[in-house]
Amino acid sequence: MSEIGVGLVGYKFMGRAHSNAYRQVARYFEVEPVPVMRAICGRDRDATSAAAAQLGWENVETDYHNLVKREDISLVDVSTPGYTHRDVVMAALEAGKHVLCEKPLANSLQEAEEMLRAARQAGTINMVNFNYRRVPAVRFAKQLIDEGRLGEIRHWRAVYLQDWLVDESVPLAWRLKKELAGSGALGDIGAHILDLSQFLVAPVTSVTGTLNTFVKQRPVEARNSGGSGLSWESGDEMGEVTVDDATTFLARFENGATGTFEATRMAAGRRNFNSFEINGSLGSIAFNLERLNELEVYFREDEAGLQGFRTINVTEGVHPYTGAWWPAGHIIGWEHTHVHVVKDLLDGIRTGVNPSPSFEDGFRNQAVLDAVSRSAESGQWEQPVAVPI
Ligand code: SOE
Repeated sequence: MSEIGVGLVGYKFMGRAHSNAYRQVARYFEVEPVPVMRAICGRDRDATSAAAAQLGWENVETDYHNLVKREDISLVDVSTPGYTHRDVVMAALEAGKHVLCEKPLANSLQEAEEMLRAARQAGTINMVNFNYRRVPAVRFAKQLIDEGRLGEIRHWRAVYLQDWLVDESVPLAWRLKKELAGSGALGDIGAHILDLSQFLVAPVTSVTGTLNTFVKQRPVEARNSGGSGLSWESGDEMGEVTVDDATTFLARFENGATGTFEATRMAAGRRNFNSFEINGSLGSIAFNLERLNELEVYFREDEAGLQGFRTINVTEGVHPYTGAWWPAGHIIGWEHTHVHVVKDLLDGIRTGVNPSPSFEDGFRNQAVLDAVSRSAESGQWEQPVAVPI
């Protein structure tokens, strides 16, 4: 059984989720090559060493330049804040490594183009971790659409609602600074529902949108006590929030469908409410991440009197990915979506066929995010920049 050495850059929330995926994937799926967790990388040696011990990594690196040069690493996973994606990815591609990069691909369209061109040059496998494509219910929705069960797709309607910023005492973390995050809700969670729309419906051809920042000043973060929780200590100094708290935008799709999008981190009571509905000429489907094992379906072909939305429990052996886990009805969780990403990534490395979302999909996503930002400025409909040839 062949193996592949993995190097992970980043050890907080996404680093923990990805570590779990590399640890679990070969225990539940037939994969080749099998991932070997060679090294985890972070600037703080003590914190990274603790993460290595807890998450199951053989070694620690404190400089990603060293990690990407290691002969025993062929796959580099970039799970760090957005402002570091470009530099780490470019170094990994230059070293001839396969790359999995957290979403969104970059903090700007220019960076995304550089990364896409470098990935094409490297000829290795590249993916962006839009993990919600790999919820079994979402993959099943894609199957139904591709089989024509919904007919002509006319409407995409999605919200991604979180509320971790409603508390005005939450300090100025990196996600609230444009130079570190690129954008706020738009690129953080808006990118997810945008990716799902371009996966399930069609490419977006134009958008018109708004960006809003409700809390414009926040305490400067004294230190984040680490981990994935929002446990912060702050001083009295206040700083400027330079990204959006919320975005709403309309979209036109290449196939004539219309789209509405809302992403906010200010929706009190909504912890991670990523929800979409698709309406077609023959029926509809609706999904809610907080009930991720379920898919609501409605088919017009159902006999009169029995028509109505019904809930499918997407845990049958016939459903995507679920057969590898448990018997029908034994549900899975958010963390399994990352295992599915890694499984498909490893399949791509074995076959040489690049899985999606690739860096090209990541660029396409970034181009729409960029168009929404331009529209928020111009007040006009804006078109995304085309994928570079
Ligand atoms: C924070 O908003 C976050 O962790 C996003 O960055 C992830 O992409 C999303 O899956 C959960 O929320």
